[in-house]
Amino acid sequence: MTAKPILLTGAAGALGRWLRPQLLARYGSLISSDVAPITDLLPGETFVQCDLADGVAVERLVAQASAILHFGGQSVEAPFHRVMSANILGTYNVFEAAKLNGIKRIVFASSNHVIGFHETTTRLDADSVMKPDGFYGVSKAFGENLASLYVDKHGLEIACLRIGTSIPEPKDARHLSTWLAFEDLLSLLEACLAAPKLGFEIIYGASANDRTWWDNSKTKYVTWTPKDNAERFAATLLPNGDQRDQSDIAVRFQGGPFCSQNYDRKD
Ligand code: 15L
Repeated sequence: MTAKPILLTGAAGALGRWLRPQLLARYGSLISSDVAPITDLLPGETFVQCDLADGVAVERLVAQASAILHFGGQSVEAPFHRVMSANILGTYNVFEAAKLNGIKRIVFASSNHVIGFHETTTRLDADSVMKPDGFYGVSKAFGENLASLYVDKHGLEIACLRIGTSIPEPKDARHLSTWLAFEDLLSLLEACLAAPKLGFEIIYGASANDRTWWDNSKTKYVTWTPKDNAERFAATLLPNGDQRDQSDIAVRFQGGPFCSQNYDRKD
């Protein structure tokens, strides 16, 4: 019997599009899923269109997989009900379907917005308290807590990746701290899938940036060494040094513009 393929949710998203050929090259087969259609299927790839809020459809989808890379859902701030169905209900459906189908290993694409309201002067690790910076961040905090529950109570193995900014190149000063190069994202996924044993793990998904705010030294199961460093873009992005107003909400806090969005505190 051939092994079941890995499932990638959110396969039509920006990261999913980049990851699909890379995962296929490494693992030979892949189930790509998204609520949006994918038409440019590659050899070894199967596409299943699925709304993560539909529990029955998610169970059918997950039954075909050996492990899950859960990247699907709402990827930026949005009104609560949108975030709730895509990320809170959606992530519950994925984890619950994994439990029902005996799938143990999940890599959950969480986000730095779980800890967005920490100041940029603070260095964080896996034990730092959550400080979400919006409904989106709250939904990722929910996903991490749900992961903790499914590990402790049902024996699943879940790595929660607090992804920083995973784009081709950093575009602004904040990204010099938060950037995760695509190749480093890929090596992180490979490390999570290859770890001989995995429990509940929180890993900050950022490259080896000189200006990082995040410390992965408390990682227990996954061995991962990112290679890239956003600093090679610093001179181009900040030719006159960092002249930003450090009291600006989007500069003061790690979540950047997610923190300033709808911010109406007066003190
Ligand atoms: C995220 O979680 C988002 O998905 C992404 O679009 C970026 O905004 C990123 O965070 C970031 O913080 O830069």
